[in-house]
Amino acid sequence: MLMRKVPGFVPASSWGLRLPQKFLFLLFLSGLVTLCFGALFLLPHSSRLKRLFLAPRTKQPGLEVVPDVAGYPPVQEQEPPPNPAPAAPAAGEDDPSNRANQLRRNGWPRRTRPTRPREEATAARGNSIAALRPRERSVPFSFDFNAFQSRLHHPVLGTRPDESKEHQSRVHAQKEKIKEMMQFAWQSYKHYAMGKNELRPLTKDGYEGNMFGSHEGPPRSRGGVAGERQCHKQSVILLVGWDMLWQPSLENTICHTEPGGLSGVTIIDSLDTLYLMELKEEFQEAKAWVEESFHLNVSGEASLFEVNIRYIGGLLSAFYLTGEEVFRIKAIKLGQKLLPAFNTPTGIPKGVVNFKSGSNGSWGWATAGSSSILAEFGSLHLEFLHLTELSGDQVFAEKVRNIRKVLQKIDKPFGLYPNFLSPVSGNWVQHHVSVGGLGDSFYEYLIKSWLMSAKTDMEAKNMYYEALEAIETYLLNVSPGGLTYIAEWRGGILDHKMGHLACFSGGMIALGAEDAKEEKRAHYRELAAQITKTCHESYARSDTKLGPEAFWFNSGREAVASQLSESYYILRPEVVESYMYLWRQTHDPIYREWGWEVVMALEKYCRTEGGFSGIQDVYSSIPSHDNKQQSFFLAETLKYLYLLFSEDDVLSQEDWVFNTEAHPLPVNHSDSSGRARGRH
Ligand code: DMJ
Repeated sequence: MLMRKVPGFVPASSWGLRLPQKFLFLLFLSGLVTLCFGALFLLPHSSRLKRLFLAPRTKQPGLEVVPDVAGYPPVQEQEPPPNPAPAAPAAGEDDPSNRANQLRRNGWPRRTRPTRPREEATAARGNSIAALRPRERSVPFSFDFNAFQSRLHHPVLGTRPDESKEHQSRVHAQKEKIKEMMQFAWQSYKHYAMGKNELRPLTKDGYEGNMFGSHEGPPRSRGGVAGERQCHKQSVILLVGWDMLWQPSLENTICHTEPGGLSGVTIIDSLDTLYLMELKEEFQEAKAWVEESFHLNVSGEASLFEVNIRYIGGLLSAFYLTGEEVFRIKAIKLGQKLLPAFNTPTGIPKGVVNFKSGSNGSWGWATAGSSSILAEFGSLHLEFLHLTELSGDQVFAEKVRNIRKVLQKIDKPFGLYPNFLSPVSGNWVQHHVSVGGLGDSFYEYLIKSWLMSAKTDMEAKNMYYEALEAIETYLLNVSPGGLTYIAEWRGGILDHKMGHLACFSGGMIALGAEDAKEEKRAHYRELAAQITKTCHESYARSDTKLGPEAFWFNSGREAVASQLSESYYILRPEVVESYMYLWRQTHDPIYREWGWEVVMALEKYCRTEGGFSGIQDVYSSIPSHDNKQQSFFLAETLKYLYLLFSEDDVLSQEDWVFNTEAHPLPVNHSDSSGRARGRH
């Protein structure tokens, strides 16, 4: 209307344009369209748009289709960026809506990274890395290892004790003994099983197991697997993620896909323990294997949780202790291979990931394959924040922040967290609550997230203390004989038993006591001591002085197993883990005494000619061996024992938190802390 009134703009046709003008206009328009499409496909930030316009990924035969909710397609083998750009303060970094700041609020302030556009630019750079010559791959990256080390409050291996004092030399001898046990465990593994996942000390060979994608055991996930399938029926040992349940009566259909899977878990799990004990030659052997023989381009279905806590945890620690680039690169590459597990409607990961196809699945035993397990998806936070820290890629932190969000939102029965959650609906599937198997390390990661964030992750702190209140109210009990224990809860009914796994909780409660409300601190210290005492009783009441897998408080029983099927000891660490934390908190000599009892018992009943082995019955003084030297024996049991006899500044709690496989990860001291290494 307005144009009609302007001279010279009087329309010559109903379109208001003459023929040459129309032609020019159309030419301009088609130019514009071409330009827009060009931009859509060529600009670096356009992958989301591409996904909108391009055909969806083709479905592979036999694959479960997983929605790509978080916007990340399944990741196959992809090199991590070895040289992420320095954390240049991006424009708007102070904007509270900025994702980098969000991460900072969640307790990981240092070296925050740009959001999506930069991330994708980094990923694009990463893709071209495979084409680089090996020397070029090791270009320096912006993680300043020296600066990191200088922010530690204590030297990693502590200051040397004065060995002239008598009591210290006894402690020194005890430490040396534990070191010798580690050396023996390592040498045995190296001799008979190098490169395999774990050692079988009686048969003097190695085995791969089935948690890391190899198919020496039953399939664990429901959901598809790509590749040739061969199926047969057999009785199975079910590997329950972190835990072994012997279920001989259970018959399952075994379907193997192609061979494959990760190897050498004992090597990765041992790296930091060898370093800590200054077993230098052995450490070099382990490192050489990682450099030369640790292949990530494998197939098979692996446990997200186990790969995370053992492999990623082990590699991250090895990197932070040594600054050796190979560990950082492999940790990130492996982290990328785990991302497809998160492709679910809620972003709650499924327990099993297929390395080759990028499909995911849930454990068949977890409410008929419909659930993810609290301890599994709840024990990723520490490692995934470090993967972001060391790669510059926010994707890892985003994944675990989302898990938090889901858990924050959902109703908790009486404030408790049940163990089974549907990754599809985001609802609890069953009301079974436990601080032992299935639940354990979820609680551990809450308090450790708080500590690792240098006490800035308030969300984790609040979640931890609220959960602990609920556990105390509904699960905590005292036996007629005066032993404090944490029972298991099934929709309001209590099983009066504690698993060996639940014995880590003494240490956890001790670790968290200091930051509780003032009026609760002493109470939590006492509670930690009481639970640890109960766990010691479960050892003391056996013939071998080693503790059973589960012990009960009913029918006149106090801290003893109720049947043979729960009387085994598989070299687990949780009890000595608590001794270590309680020792560091109280310096009560009883914890070293108890720890030494374990050392003696291990030597007497678990040491064999070919390495250390678990035993089938702790109540028999002539126990039969289970023929397995678990990798966590080297990662955790021997490490915690060694730390129990070390000075407090060795892997000091001010600087490090241990992941649930005892791999030390650094506390995020902010850049401004200004403290120098070894200043205290
Ligand atoms: C380890 O792999 C980890 O400690 C995990 O959190 C639970 N169990 C085993 C050792 O018992």
